[in-house]
Amino acid sequence: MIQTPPLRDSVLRHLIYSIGKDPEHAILEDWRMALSYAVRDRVVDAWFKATARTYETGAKRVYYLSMEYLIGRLLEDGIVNLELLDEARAVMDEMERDLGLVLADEPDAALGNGGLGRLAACFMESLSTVGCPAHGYGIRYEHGLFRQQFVQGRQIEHPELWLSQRHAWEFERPEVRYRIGFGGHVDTRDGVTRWHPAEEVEAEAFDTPVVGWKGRWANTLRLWSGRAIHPFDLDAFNHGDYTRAAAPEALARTISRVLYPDDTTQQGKELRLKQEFFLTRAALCDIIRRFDNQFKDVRQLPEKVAIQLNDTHPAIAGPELVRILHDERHVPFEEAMEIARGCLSYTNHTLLPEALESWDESLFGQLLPRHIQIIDRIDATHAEQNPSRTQSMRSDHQVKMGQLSFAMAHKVNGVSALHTELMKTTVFEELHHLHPDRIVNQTNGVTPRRWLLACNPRLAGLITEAIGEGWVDDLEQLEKLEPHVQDAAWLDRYTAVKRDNKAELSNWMAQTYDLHVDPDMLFDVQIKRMHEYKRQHLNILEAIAHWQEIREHPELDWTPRLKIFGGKAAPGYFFAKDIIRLINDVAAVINNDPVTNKYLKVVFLPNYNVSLAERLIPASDLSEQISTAGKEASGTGNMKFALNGAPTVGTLDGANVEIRQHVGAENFFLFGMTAEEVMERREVEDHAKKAIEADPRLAAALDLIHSGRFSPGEPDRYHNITGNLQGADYFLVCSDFTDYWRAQREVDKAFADTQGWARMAALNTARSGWFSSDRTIRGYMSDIWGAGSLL
Ligand code: F58
Repeated sequence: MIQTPPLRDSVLRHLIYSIGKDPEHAILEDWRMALSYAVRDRVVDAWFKATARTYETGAKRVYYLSMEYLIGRLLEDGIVNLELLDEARAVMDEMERDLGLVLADEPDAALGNGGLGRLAACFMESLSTVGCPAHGYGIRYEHGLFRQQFVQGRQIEHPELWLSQRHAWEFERPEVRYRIGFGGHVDTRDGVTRWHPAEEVEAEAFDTPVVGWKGRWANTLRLWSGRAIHPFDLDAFNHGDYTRAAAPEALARTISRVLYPDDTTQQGKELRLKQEFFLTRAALCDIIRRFDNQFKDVRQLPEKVAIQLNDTHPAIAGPELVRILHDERHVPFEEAMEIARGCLSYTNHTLLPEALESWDESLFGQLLPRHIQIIDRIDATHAEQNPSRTQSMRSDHQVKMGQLSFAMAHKVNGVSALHTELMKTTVFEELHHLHPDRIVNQTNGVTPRRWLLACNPRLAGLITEAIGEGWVDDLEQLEKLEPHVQDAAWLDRYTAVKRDNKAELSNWMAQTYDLHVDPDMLFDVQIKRMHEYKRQHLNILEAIAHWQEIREHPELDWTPRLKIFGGKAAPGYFFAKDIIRLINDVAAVINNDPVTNKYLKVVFLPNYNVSLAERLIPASDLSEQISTAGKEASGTGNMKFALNGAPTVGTLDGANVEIRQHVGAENFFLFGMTAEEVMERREVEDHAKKAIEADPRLAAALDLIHSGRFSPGEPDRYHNITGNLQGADYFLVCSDFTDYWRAQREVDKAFADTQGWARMAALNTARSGWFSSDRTIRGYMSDIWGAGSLL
């Protein structure tokens, strides 16, 4: 075993010999790279140990297949998990560099859209922390989620370029390559069916080690990049056709070029289907190669391999595994199906009909001619085994990926208690009836290392001082804070931490965006993807109504409030983009009103991403979780806020329900209709009109928007929004407005009582321990994967 040198020596060695710079000439990026390599060396030590142990024990391995990993930055994560923070700071101090700036220099790996991708990243960290042998498989997109800029309040998208900056976390594995075919034809000879693809590319592996708490374990995130089998057409080059000469490589790389930025609507694009098959086939080839190296009989697969499908995006794993087993290994079809089902399980993240994946059968058949045959046979077999079944995997000329995933998985899970129950009564009603033991719940969680220890060092320090550091990988220990919450002096310290975090955020906003806000205002934060069902427009309507009220009585003692928004809209989602523009337009008017702006301000921070979330959440007082009940599968931002001491104003939707149960109803600002009431309300004729008539504040706020008060010179700019709200209002913004208003006034009152608020905030922290992704992962291990820890 090689001795680990002190961090300082390691950083300097890497600066000189890996980066090729001396300390006098090194720029910030060089220092970041040198520190990253020094930290990475230690991660690698843990990684090798973990890999060796997995081989020795022959333990069952978990494979997480996900089209998205919203990782964020990795250097701080590594430093925190290896407990190198003080040492790293000392080294950087000595080199006259600010550790914070060095950490912030790292590009954010934004290989995901939102919650689903961030969940995958939290899971990877927790899998390592709990010591479960696992691999994550994904795509190494050259361009992650677009960068968002506002021009006159409107969202403009720019390509994201994380790979154009250096980073230290991936190891290219040119020797690990698999061929991925598309199109072509199928033939059967001597009873054996073969697929002959017309086109092939290679998937090349890039490995990122993911280290868990205290470096006890590290797993691999293996991302695939598209490569041409014959990268260069020399003949074309020799004939002077340089474009054609480079074409094969350019074409192959297209497959891993960009992340699709649509987070809720399913578009049915050919390249997307290619990406899904590319990821899935490469992962399965890798899984089977590893299995074959260690074990003999493919019938043992379910005993040794658990494959989790993160939504239906890798659902082609079912048919592809059956194809490999049946066509290539000659396992009888039904047995191949059983083996595949024994390995596979599927997580559903949405009930929104427009987000449920289905593929046009002619596109699917052209790209994957053998797989569509296999799907038909799986469908027929499933129908035979379940004679009362009425819904097929193929209908309306579409291949239904949800139905396929359900039939090919031994367990199907929802991501919060409410969502799981709704799955049973809505999309999967029939399949649940046929397989009543298949659906299980695994409420989401977040990693406390990133979402408390690293992003909120002041609060983490206060907690550790009170109860020791055991909470970091056993988050339910936070309940030991309860007695401290009764202590007024401790609560004052808790409040001071929040106040410091808010001051830091205010300074950053002033420096970065020239936005000047008073840190003593109530920081009211809604950060998430822009979507009608998440109802950012409900929030801004309330702001308008509140502004009017303050204008009428500026002499009253209002609770000063800063409303912060952050979030991206899918480029083609025009309604969501209109909401962004409206919020920016409203902010411009309200912030410039000298009568009210000491009581109310609105800011929309551009380019919301993981790093911005890490800044905002520790500095938040209030968490906005206001989706139409029944629509948000779980939410995970809601958990991060509660953990960091920001009580929720929210509906009974997704995991809000469970958060409220844990933190206590008196520490949660509940409003709005339940999922059941939502369904009833939609049946009420003119529900929106009735709600508007009943609430003059709402009517006035809508009138202001409609009249062009926020869009001078262009009164019809927001008629699409007002028309929608006065008309169909599918997401029931108007019907929930009055109760939302009431809840917000309760927030005002509660916040004015500093001690009372501190108590509520601290109890949110003390009672959020259950929302650790370590708990979630242990749930998957025992209820779904049958996998154990090797720690
Ligand atoms: C999210 N889904 C849910 N999808 O909306 C959220 O409630 C949940 O907490 C989270 O998953 C984790 O379970 C989500 O983020 C996507 O981004 C998909 C991207 C690819 C296209 C379809 C949506």
